[in-house]
Amino acid sequence: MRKVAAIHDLSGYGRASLTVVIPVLSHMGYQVCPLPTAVLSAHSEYAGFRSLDLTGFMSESIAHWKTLGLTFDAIYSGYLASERQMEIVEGFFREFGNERNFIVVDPVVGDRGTLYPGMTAEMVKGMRRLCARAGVITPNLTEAAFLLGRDPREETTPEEAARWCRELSEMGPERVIITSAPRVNGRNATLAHDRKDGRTWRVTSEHVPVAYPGTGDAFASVITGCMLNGESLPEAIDRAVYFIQMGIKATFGHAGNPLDGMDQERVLHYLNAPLPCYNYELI
Ligand code: PXL
Repeated sequence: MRKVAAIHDLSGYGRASLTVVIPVLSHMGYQVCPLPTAVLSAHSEYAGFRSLDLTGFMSESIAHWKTLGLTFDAIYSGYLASERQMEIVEGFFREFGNERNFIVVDPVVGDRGTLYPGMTAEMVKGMRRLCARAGVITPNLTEAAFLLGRDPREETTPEEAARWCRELSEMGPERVIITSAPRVNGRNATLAHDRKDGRTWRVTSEHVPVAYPGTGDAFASVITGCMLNGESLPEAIDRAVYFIQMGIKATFGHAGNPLDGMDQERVLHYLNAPLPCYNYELI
């Protein structure tokens, strides 16, 4: 059984982080080994959320994993609650990263032009250092702007966003995927660049006028699973976009609270279904 070390928080309500990462990767046939960064009553977009920081316990868990001699086929990090946690995760990458596995960093710091509550400029710097050590990073457009030191509220063109992918790859990661990229002909766009072969890809999907938290976690989890499965970068993006699109449509028809996230439970089976078609384009 191939194993993924999943370094994310556990949010009790609102589908995000580990409550998304575990079902997606389990459904794709991988063993998920969580290294929880924090326990929250609900994800941080719900007003009044409570949070228990697990920084000390992370170091304890890592020390125990070392004594067990564990190895991982992929290491995948997301929401981190402090700068100190970023240092710990950097150490984890050094200790557990090797020639045979790969590192995915989802640099969770913000969305829609702003940082999430509790995120700081210092934490953005810490995230930059983690991205430099990753093989694949999956920022949304806001996170890409923060990582590059640009103004996340400024209008960005599709061409600029494609350039950002290339610039971010020069910071270290071989593959950069930017989600929520500027729309093209009214369609949502996901962009990706592979520094090794120099190619840049785009996958577009129907725009649905709603935003569900946690879709970035679902997206990066599918990408991690597809990479473990040896799929190409554009095929992995096609699969992740397809899964999110099915989840959004399965949810949008109901009149629920968007903060609760997408009804992934209705669509997990699509993860193992054949892709109906390829949509990726070389740009
Ligand atoms: O989906 C990213 C995420 C992860 N973890 C926590 C969050 C969020 C986004 O809001 O609040 C705690």
